[in-house]
This record gives sequence, structure tokens and C-alpha cells, in this order.
Amino acid sequence: MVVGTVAGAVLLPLLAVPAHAESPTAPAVDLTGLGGVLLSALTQGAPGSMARIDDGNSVYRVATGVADRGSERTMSDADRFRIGSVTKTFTAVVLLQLVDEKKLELDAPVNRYLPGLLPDDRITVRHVLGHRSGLYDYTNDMFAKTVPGFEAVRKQVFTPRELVKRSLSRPRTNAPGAAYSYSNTNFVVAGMLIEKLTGNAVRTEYQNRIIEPLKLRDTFYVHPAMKIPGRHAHGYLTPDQASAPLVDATEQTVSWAQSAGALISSTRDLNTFLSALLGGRLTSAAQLAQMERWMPSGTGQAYGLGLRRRDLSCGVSVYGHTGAVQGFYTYAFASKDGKRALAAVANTSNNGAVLNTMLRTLDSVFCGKAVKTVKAPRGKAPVERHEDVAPARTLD
Ligand code: REX
Repeated sequence: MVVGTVAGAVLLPLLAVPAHAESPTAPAVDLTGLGGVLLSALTQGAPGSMARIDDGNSVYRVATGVADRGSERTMSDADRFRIGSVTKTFTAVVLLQLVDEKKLELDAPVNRYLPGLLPDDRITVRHVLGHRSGLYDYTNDMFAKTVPGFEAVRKQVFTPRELVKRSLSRPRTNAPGAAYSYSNTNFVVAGMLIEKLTGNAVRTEYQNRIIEPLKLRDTFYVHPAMKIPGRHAHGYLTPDQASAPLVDATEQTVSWAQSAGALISSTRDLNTFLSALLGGRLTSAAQLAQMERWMPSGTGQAYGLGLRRRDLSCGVSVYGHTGAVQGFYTYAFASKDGKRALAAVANTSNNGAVLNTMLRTLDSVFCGKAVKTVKAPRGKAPVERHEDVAPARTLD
């Protein structure tokens, strides 16, 4: 048991189940540093935070704060949560399996499979999966005002075509293939491709191709149902006005994101998933190599196909995805071979300081003590990688 001590905050004990580091070449996980990072997220406004590391046969689990502000139930790494855009990696895996099965060509136009959907025949499947299509991200407008934007869609059910239509009502951001420009529209189109090519709902394909083979017991696609099944953390959305109370955003359809962000999972399942993917157990080696053809997407970052690479300060690169849905921030990353995997979650969002702090869990886990941890800034901080999240705060 590790007990966190950060001045000025009410802190619950950190529950850690440590073991020795597995990999002889990788630096030892800095559990103390990790605990400090998770506690910092609490001082910056997250009700709770947690992380799980799977490192060969060793498992480390750390959780602090509360999963539910009403009952004050303590956060547990067993709690399910909304994983936001980590869903994109699942969606990409399904499509790359379809490439393996010769049902899809990465360099074919999307319109070959979905005739007339997009206004430009030059937009390929590869452009969509790599955020290089130029299709405008309709969530920029949807969530320009954070809480009103969320409440307007919380219970709504969209068809994928309605979401694409919203995107197409705005100019495209770049010519096909010309630039990286993050857009949820791309992964809505990806979901439509899955449904067209298989004749099944995306839920069935996630289930048959990933959830069942990997025995993921906490992973669900329940859209358009609004509840998270079973034991879960509540998600708290931070309003744009500094003094306004957090909004419990747990229950929502996530229909605004669907195959771009509506999956529910747990830290254990995310680690199992990424280890399997990077270990070559979900696609052929050739398709994993396609997912890992990197385009720069910001300082120290690159995007492949539904997969991010982050280059850490200690020289190690990690592979996975980030997620931001109302009430939850997720970092799910693993080493190149998938043998060490980290899933870290805070149950708040629209809080740049917490997002930046949670990013530091990667250093603690993959760089060990090799990295000097800088003290987390208090109060507001610029949102890390702001080009990838809906626009900066505006007043509600
Ligand atoms: C939605 C707005 C942000 C969140 C978004 N989320 O596009 C996707 C995702 C599904 O997970 N993206 C992450 C809201 C960044 C990724 O790919 O790594 N923000 C919030 C606002 C801002 O409403 N006005 O923070 O909850």
C-alpha cells in the first residue's frame, strides 16, 4: 500500500499491487512517480484517477480519489469507463482485418464501397484512417460551448450519415492526403465501411473480431443505450466557467461519436487489447505495419492508421491512443512489442491541466525514474495537443 501525500488535497490511499519489473531491458516502472501524477490530477479537479500496467506477467494497479461523488465510492481499477477515441484503434483493427480478408483495399476510394457518400473520389480508406481526408470535424461546432453542446446531444441518436452531412456542410480542411487533420468524421466513415462490407452492425464486428477472441469482459458497445453496464466510474464534465460545478456526464448515448468514440472498457481490457495488437495477434504483420506507417501529427507525436505514436523524453516511443469524452480522459499506450502496456484514466474532461498531468503517467511507466518529473501546474494549463480536442474554452 502506497499512501499519497500532496499538500492541500484530501487524498485517499493509493492502492498499488506492485511486482518486480518484467523486462530486463526496459526501465523499472516508477510507481511512486505514477502515484504522484495520479494525485496531481486530483488537485487539479479530477474526482478520481487510476492506472493499470501489465508488464509481462506482472500487474500494477493504482487508483485514487472517487468513482462516484454522490456515494463517495473509491475509484477502483476494476471500474469500467468510456474510452472515447481509443475506440478508433478498435475500428481500425476491424478494417485492417477486412484488408487481410481481401474485402477492402486501403488505397481504394471510400466512394468505391459507399458510392456517392463523399464529395471527392480521391479520398481513400487510408486517408480516412490516418486523418488525412480533409473531412471537417463536426464536433468542433457541436461542442464549441461545452456543457450546452453536450446537453444538446446527450440523449440524441444520430445516423452516421447525419454526422457525415454535418461535416460536409463545412469546407474541407485540406486536399485528400495533403495533411494530417484530426477529425471524428473519419472514423464515422470507417464505421460505415465496416457495416457496408460485413453487412453487420459495428457492435457485432467489435464483438466477434476483438471482444470475444481476447475474452474482454469489460468492453461494450451499447450505442444508443445510455448506461455503462456493471461497476463503473462516473464521468464528470468540467464546465467552461471556472466556478461552475462539475456535470455528471456518465449517462449519454455517445451517438455523436459512435465508431469514433463510443466504446466502454476497463484498464485491464485496454492493456489486453493493445498488447494483442502490438504483439501481432489481431492482424497480419503486413497490416500492423500499415497501421504503423507514421505521419507527423505534432511535436513528438505521429499518427498511423487509428494508432498514435508518442516519443517520450527518455527516447522511448509508445503506441496506442488517447480518449476524451465528456467526463473521461484516457491514455492507453504500450511498448513497441506490446509487452508493457499502460491504461490511465481520470474521471473528468474539459480540463487541460488534468489532461497534461495524465500524459505524465507515460513517463513514469515507460521511462521509470530516468525522467525528472516537473511539478504539475496548478489551475488552468494549455490543453496538450489542442489540435485534437474540440476547441478551446468559450463561455457557455
Ligand atoms: C469531444 C469534446 C472531443 C469533449 C473529441 N473526442 O473529439 C474524441 C476523442 C472522441 O476522444 N478525441 C481524443 C469535451 C482527443 C483523441 O483522439 O485523442 N470538450 C470534453 C469540449 C470542449 O466540449 N469545448 O472535454 O469532454
